Amino acid sequence: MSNYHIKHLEEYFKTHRKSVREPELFWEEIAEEHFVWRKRWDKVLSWDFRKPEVKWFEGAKLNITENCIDRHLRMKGDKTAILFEPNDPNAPAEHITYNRLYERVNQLANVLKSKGIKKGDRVCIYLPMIPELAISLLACARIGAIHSVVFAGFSSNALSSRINDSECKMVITSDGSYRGSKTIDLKGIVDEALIDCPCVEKVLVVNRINAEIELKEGRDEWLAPLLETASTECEAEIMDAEDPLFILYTSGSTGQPKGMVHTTAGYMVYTAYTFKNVFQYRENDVYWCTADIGWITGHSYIVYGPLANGATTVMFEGVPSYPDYGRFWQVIEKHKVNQFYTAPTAIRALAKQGGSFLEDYNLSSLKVLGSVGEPINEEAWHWYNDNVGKRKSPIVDTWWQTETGGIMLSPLPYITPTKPTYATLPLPGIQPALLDESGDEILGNQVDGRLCIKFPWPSIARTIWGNHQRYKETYFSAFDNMYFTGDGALRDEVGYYRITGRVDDVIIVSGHNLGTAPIEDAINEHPAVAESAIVGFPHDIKGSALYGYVTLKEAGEERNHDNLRKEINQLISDHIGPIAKLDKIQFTKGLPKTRSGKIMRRILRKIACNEMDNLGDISTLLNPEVVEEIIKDAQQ
Ligand code: 7RM
Repeated sequence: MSNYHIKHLEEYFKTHRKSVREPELFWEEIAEEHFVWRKRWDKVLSWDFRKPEVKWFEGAKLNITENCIDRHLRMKGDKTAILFEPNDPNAPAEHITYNRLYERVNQLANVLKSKGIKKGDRVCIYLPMIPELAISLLACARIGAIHSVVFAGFSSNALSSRINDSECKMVITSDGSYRGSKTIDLKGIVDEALIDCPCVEKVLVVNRINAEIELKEGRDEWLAPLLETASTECEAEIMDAEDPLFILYTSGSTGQPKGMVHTTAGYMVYTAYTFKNVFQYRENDVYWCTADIGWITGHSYIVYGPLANGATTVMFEGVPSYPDYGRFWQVIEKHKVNQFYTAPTAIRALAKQGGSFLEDYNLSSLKVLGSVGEPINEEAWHWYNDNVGKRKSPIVDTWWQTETGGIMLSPLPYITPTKPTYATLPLPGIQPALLDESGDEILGNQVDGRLCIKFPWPSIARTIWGNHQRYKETYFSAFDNMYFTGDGALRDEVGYYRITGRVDDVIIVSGHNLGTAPIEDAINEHPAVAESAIVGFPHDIKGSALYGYVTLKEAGEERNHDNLRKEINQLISDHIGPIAKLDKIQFTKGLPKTRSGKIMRRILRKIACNEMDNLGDISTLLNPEVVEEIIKDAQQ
């Protein structure tokens, strides 16, 4: 008997031990009891990290949409699958039931087929957070086409390079999108991108904003009329367990973005299992993840994981600041959200606004709060815990990556005692290890090193599209027979993990290995500080010294900046030690961020090191304008 839903701590430890001792048996039982298969697997796992090669459930046949939709119809056809909350707070929310989702996915699947899309073809999806986005993923999966979602905030250059890299035959987009009080001309961006994309034959256009757009003859078509006449029945393509389900691009520290390839069966099993346990989802709960489906978090924890569990998953089109900073709380109250999953960057932005926006709303439906994407600093953790969770809802700080497909380290709410800034313990099936620079595993507790994973889990990305060699070099070459995450981590006295940041952010000051996260935490405790980022720069004596970029809660704060510098260094001294004091502190209006909210320390490091002429591509940043400002004010 499998143990799909863990309910207490002893059970977690027991389950984890079993998953290490007998990983094949562990995953086989879960796969067998909780999913529908057209044919059973011949072999649960074969793997070799040195090749590298990983295969789960080889020989099995299935379709992921039968697991996410069809099998729920009998018992919960009328249950809301997708609860769509539009950008405009006065527009009605849309409840898409499992029955209706089935019909809409099949209709779109039939349209795709009628436009020549076949199993294995790549389809680029460039859509805002509207139901058609989720439906497009599922329609591709229904017919075995490989979806490649590109976040609809990316530029035409970023879009065309991703389309070309995987030779997409089709793009699904919209006439435009709403973003707060603005509209964005998505179709114009697609048109520009496609000038350089000879592989694209067809463009299907969703009408979202009633924009007057040009349809290119023979290439572009409105989607709605095609859907109207399409059948609501579309037989699911029977897929092999290891057939690719999707490609999702993630930016590397250098060079072209990497098209991470996820396959069908393992990805399904792992995202479903982790969704159930990490959010302790119960029937009739309303779950909301605020990520965009353009990121892995949206793929795994808005679409596939929740739907595989027959859950109700909220899709939010808007932004946290529109019509004001109370929008998230208003949505939680309106839909009685039980699980709320967001990113530290959003939490910090909301915390900066103070508590007043929260006061008007009833948040008592909340049971679980989640965080993902970056280390959550201590101040943000406490703000989230005190103001949103009212100290009653545990925070799950979930560490994972595009490459891991699903959550790897996380507390289980109401089960694992939480600790601020700690992702705590590995989920069942996950075998983390900390390694030192010479490649030896660091055993015992109260240690830190480079975070690796020793053993495959079902949703590990199988390759980089078109470049298996790069996959090998990036993830399997730093350490022998290990998956290397690129992150540094420490393990505390009880075995809890804390992510200290990307390893390329680890700074060695006078021989001391310093992670960026704990120093930033100390700084952020200062009441005037909103956010901070630490980087290293060369120093004659120390090797490296620390450079801090700090944004203040009140722009133009009427305080003496030199006093502020002293207070910040005093906090660091108190929390970590004088070794971690900053040599330089620059106050800035903002920090450069990726569209998914990660601080781009790489750029800040270049500025600190005076390598401004070589900043790399900053066009995909959320706020490229702050880079110029930072350069102008840099202290040299
Ligand atoms: C899910 C996602 C992956 C990188 C990862 C880390 C950082 C993500 C946390 C975190 C500390 C967390 N995928 N990261 N979650 N760091 N605590 N809970 O974000 O591919 O876009 O990024 O994000 O550095 O390697 S991702």
